[in-house]
Amino acid sequence: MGFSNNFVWGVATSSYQIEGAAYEDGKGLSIWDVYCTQPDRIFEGHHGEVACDHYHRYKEDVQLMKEMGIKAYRFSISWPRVLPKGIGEVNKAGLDFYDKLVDALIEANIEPYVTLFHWDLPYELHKRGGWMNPDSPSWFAEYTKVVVERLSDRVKNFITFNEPQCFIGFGYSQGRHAPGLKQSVRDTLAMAHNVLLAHGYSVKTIRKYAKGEVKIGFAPTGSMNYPCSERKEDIEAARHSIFDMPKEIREDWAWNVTWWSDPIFWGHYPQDGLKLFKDYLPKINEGDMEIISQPIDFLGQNIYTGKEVKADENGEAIYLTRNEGSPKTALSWPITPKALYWGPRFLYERYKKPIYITENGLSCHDVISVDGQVHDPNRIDFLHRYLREFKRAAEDGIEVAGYFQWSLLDNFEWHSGYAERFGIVFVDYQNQKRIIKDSGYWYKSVIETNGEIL
Ligand code: GCO
Repeated sequence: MGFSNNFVWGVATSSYQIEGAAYEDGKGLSIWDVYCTQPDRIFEGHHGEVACDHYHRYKEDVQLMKEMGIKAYRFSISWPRVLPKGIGEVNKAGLDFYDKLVDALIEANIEPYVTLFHWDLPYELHKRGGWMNPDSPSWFAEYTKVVVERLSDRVKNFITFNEPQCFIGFGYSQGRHAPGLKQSVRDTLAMAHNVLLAHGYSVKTIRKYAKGEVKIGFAPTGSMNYPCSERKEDIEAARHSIFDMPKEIREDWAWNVTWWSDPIFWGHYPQDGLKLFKDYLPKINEGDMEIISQPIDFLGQNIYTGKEVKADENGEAIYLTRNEGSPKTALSWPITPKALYWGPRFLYERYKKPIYITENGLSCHDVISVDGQVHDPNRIDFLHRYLREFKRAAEDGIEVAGYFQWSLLDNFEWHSGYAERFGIVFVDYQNQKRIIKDSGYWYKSVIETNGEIL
């Protein structure tokens, strides 16, 4: 026994990272379009103006997926492509693009999974205060309605937000992502509350306007720490290290699981967080938590790495130091396959919702070899080790619904620009030529056997 027969094998991307066509067909600017024009923000001044030119090459990209036997495609919609000012006038050409993409996917027998927000906030809304503005939840609901009315006759799976940890933390606390601000904890907590409300209103909107039965989830991230042994104490220490809020307020406060997921699944913020932030909390109106905790159908979790934990004599987590030369990706992220067993297990035990891994993968130093192919044994090895752990979770009764490899294509890796290659398809940015990497063919055989070969 391993993965269920209806297990979803997919790949993921996001709009700003692949689409390009930043100024075409009436698209409005996003905060990323603007941020990338600022000096010293992005590696070597890279930007997403062309990216993988997916806007023009989507048919070819769907064919590549078909060739690799991919069953589902998680992509995001560029809000300013659909609503150039964020609200109000709809850009027909922008909406048509997603309509055609969805048709092409269905034609190729690939299930679309639509992410509504993967960080490219309309710049016009940013100028009006972005997530600080108390109207932001209703802006997001308006945008949701436009998308759902157009696509939900064919799209059956929607994801509201991708990684609020990152776009709030990196974007507004640490200033490493668009819009590059360093705001106070008071401000970022207020934004977080609006984002959660936006999620809730979006869920209500999807349910109201969907043209058929749909499933809804959201896709947070976090460090999925795992125990160094099966000892109960180590397991509990690892669990706490994932779900406890930090003991002190830091600039990277947004990087946690429970401030985001507890309100959504349980309808309240975590007690330890409320205590920690008591002097900085935004006004929480009556009814807010009910809106935020609209029932959803699944938890998507982006999992890349975790820390190994041992319990000390008081049961507190000690993070084990890794050996010199321990395995890591090109981005220097530690390779920790057990994160894909313990992460889903801990999350399932806490929130009791089917789990999709909405992202998992790595950046490697891929090159085109003399034979014209792209050999990426490190990626195959990484995916193999992680997927084996994920399969073990399935075998232990964790309800795992699907897996989306990040990413279909090499693409614009935020502040690292095009320096990092996360794709199972290589992109030559000089001529936009695509080459399926060895890992793409390997993934195909995983899918064909529903994970038997792992
Ligand atoms: C992420 C983002 C992706 C990244 C990927 C690799 O959700 O952080 O969803 O856009 O490209 O995670 O860093």
